[in-house]
Amino acid sequence: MKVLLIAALAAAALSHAPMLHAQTNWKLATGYRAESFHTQNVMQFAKDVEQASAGALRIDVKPNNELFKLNEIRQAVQDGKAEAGETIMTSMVKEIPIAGADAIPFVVSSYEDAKRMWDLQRPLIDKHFAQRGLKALYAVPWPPQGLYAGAPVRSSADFRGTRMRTYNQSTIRIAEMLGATPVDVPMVEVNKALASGKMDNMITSAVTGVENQVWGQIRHYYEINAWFPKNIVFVNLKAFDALKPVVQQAVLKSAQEAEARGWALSRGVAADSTGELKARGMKVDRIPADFEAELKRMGEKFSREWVRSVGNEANNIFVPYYIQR
Ligand code: PCA
Repeated sequence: MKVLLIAALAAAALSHAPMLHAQTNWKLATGYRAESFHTQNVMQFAKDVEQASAGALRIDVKPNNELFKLNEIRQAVQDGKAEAGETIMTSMVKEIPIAGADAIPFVVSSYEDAKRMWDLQRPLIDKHFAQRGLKALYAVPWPPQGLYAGAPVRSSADFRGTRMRTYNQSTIRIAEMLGATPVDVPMVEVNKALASGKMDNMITSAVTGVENQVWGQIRHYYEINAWFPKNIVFVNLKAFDALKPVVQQAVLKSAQEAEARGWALSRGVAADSTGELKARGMKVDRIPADFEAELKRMGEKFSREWVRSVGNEANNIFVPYYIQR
């Protein structure tokens, strides 16, 4: 009996040994909540990779700024402190200005346009990532960005002196142009910031309003479709290169699927969330035409400033983008 048991244990140890040996574990840091659709998608990606690699690669998703803060994730992955990460592309504009192309106001106004923009932006992102020892896996847009306000909005004057929540350069610059004070609030803290009276209004998506249950404080949502910012999922190049070719293929194939699934999810979430805001009693409207024209002029000013500061690479995106239209 004892001998049998020992034999069985030895066999079990042997059958597990090659597996334990070959298994690689990655951590993937993200700055969004576990229930966020981006995080749900990246968790599915992790499951797909594990399955497609027959368990050779396990990716542990760390949500909610738990491992690194949203704005630190790219650097952390570059430094190898986490093997992989997800961040919003506009958080990288200081080091990689071209990453900001998807948050230039009023350039992209549909998911189709957002896709054309990504196809043109991706080769440049790939180049800049490679220079930093990073590899982009996939990107997924947030739903279109709208304007949240406490009271009905008539003109830019309504924003003067208010505190506008910001999350990137575009929102900061628009707040400045509107004469509002920019207040940087991470996405996962919007609810708290509203409840404690730290902010009055903001530009973000319907789903972000839903996730933060803003209806207690903010009653108006205007569908201005300002831009479609993307989250990007990426990996440290050394960590990727260390994988066996079949495992690398499993990662790339799962990433491609995650990108397609994520874009479809984003569209679905866009429609559902606007419905939810209405169901919670918020007024969902268009802004007055005069104010819209004013906002568009601000958008143009911002895009001129941006193209001037980024230079040639901006043209590599915008010239073909407008020609293809
Ligand atoms: N939600 C994120 C980024 C864009 C969006 O729709 C945020 O508000 O921070």
